[in-house]
Amino acid sequence: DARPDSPTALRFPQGFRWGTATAAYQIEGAAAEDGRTPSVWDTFSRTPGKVRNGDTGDIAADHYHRLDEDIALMRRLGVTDYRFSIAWPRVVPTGSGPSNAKGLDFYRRLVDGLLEAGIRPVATLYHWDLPQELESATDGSPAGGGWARRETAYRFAEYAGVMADALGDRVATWTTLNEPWCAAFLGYGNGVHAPGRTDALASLRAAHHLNLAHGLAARVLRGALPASAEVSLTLNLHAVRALSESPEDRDAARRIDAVGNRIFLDPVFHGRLPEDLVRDTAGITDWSFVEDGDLATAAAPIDSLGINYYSPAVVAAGSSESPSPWAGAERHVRFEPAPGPRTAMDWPVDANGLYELLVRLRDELPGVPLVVTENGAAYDDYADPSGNVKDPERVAYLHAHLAAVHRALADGADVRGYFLWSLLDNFEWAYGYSKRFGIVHVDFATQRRTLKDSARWYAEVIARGGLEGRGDLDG
Ligand code: PNW
Repeated sequence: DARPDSPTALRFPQGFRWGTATAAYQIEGAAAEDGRTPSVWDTFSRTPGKVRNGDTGDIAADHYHRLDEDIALMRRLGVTDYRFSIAWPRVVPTGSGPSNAKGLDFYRRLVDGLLEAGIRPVATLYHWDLPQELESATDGSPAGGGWARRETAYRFAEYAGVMADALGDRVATWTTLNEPWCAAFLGYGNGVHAPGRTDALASLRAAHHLNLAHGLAARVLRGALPASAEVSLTLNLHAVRALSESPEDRDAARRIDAVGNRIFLDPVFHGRLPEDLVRDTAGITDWSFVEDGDLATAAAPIDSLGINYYSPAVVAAGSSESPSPWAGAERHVRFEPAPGPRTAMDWPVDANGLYELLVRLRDELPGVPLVVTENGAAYDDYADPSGNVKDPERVAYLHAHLAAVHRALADGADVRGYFLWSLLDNFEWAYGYSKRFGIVHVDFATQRRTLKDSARWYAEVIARGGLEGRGDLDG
């Protein structure tokens, strides 16, 4: 066995941030408590046929009532940071206007508990639970409400101001949006996520209004927070590879890169829309909903970029099913099943995709610190006769992906931290409770928490400041 000081050990830099991540709707429950109003996810999950087994986030992991226990778990793990999200309808119940003191108080208690435990709070303002009122407000426009509507971006910036005022004295790290790609294209494109719309134009409008919302909120945060505060954005960038070097397959990869990655990267970091995306989507929109100054607003300077990574995608020329999240690219692109092992989500396990993304960002965004804000895997775990929850595949997945982060660091990528998805088994969106991403098992009947082997493994990695070399898995 390699010892920490052996040449095969993979050590991470001093000050590297070791975290776990969750999201409000996936763990909190208490959906109708203390003044919280419904979000689009409450509406969606209560609509028959939308979520597996009819599951909802009404109770979830009951974190709203168990935050002390959950903070104590994290203290045991030794994490330096905890990434959580704030439920907008808990703190600004109608989406705009007066804030809800009881909702704000919950997040104050969470943050104070974390600080007391020596854990840095990392707050995300939007992890998909849009107040239903903002989705329902359409102004009668055929484009519809929610993120398809420009007004929502301004409401988001106001909400950011409310949170900065409430928590700005104790939260130093802020993320505006989690995975705007999912919010726009799964929410409004293929309808697999809330609000369940299937309208390519609405999905492109949503993507733009999310970029605008991010930029508006980043400015509000900057104005309200101490100068030392860190303002960030988290994207689920697609590690996309062409099946072959043929011009047709490479063009398929270019299209997915445009509508999956550069649709956010270009506005946020360069204040422009990708020209090829505008060309590709000419049959859907002329982008006249992008107003003067919007792209400059989206490009408000930020301090770091969060990356969520699970799996790569392999594409070739062809076509795929509709409705799709790809805003027309599905008529030109076929998704190839990647070889190799799969997780319980049926997502391929390929740590090299994470390495590829990190070195791409090293090259394309020099000077922008990177944080892996989500990485992890769903597997069915099982208890051995003494009640230990065994999840060896998850340990192998995590080891391989941390080794990929280490390799990217060694090759000059400025990676500041790693947040494991997820602390707890939780409501996995359209899959309900059927998929378990936690390193802590949750028995949803009793809400009992049990550390899985992966949790013990992660605690050791953190304590050691890195991995013991495992030649088979070090990528
Ligand atoms: C991310 N896709 O979601 C989210 O940020 C988490 O809330 C979620 O639990 C986690 O990854 C695991 O799914 C995604 O279909 C959901 O491409 C779907 C996709 C990507 C990310």
